[in-house]
Amino acid sequence: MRKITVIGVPMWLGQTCFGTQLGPGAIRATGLNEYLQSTYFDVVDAGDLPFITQLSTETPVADGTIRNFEAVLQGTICLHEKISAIVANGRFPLILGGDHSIAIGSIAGIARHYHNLGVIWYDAHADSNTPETSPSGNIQGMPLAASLGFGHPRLTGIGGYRKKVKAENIVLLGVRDLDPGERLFIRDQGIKIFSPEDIYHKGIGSIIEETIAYLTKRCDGIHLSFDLDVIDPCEACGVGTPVADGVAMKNNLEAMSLLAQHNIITSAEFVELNPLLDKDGQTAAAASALIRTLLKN
Ligand code: HAR
Ligand code: MN
Ligand code: MN
Ligand code: MN
Repeated sequence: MRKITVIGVPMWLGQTCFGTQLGPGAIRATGLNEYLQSTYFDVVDAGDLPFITQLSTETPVADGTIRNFEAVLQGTICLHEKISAIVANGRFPLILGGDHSIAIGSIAGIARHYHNLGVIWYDAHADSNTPETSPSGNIQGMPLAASLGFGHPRLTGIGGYRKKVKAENIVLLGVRDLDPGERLFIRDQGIKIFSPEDIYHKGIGSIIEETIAYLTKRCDGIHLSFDLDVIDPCEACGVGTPVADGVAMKNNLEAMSLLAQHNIITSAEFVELNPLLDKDGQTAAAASALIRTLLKN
């Protein structure tokens, strides 16, 4: 039986769209904890990390390139410590975001406990910008590069070491919006990537099987970083940066179900829900359904 610790990370300063800090509450409001508690023996909700959410996004940009640098940095450092302690206690961290900048902290905290951490990055975006290539200055678009050791040294150096994950231990799924610098980065690093079109042509089942076979060859743990904007916006409009032609919920649920069957996911985060942009809670409900399916025993 899994021991799960739920932790909310109400961060929104990795981007500019107000409301992402309300994501953890909206996911909890679907009855997630009650469901998990009725299904699993041991579920603890550690509550939300305390963040200052009232800062304006007009905050000066550090080095001329990184928006809300100090606030996001402090948040990721705090999350990294929390998550490291959860994993050290033998518990499965279920992280509710918050924008995707938080992945810098979660991966830094998790990676200390594995020799070869694998990461499934399930997202419309590759989040592989550095301050030099970022078109926006938003840290939301940088967490994967930072986890590989590329970016501002204070972000890549969280936890006192740089490379949290190796390029050959990463699989990108559902990505369909890449900046020019990200394209080069992914190619140079040799990162495995599947677009929604690949999923459409090969089928989600075969893509997930290939992903599992590829990662389990080397990895001693696999973190799932699920950005809700991977979902087709018709089925999940409550995200700050929707991208058309996404992955259908039917396929996303099948993916979660296969990952559950293979029992290979050792930590997970669900990020980028913005309840203020949602319609009738459809995106919160989608997040909740995905989590329930992933954690089914
Ligand atoms: N690639 C763009 C940037 O770096 C947009 C990132 C969009 N944000 C996300 N990330 N939701 O997955 O700013
Ligand atoms: Mn993302
Ligand atoms: Mn995204
Ligand atoms: Mn199989």
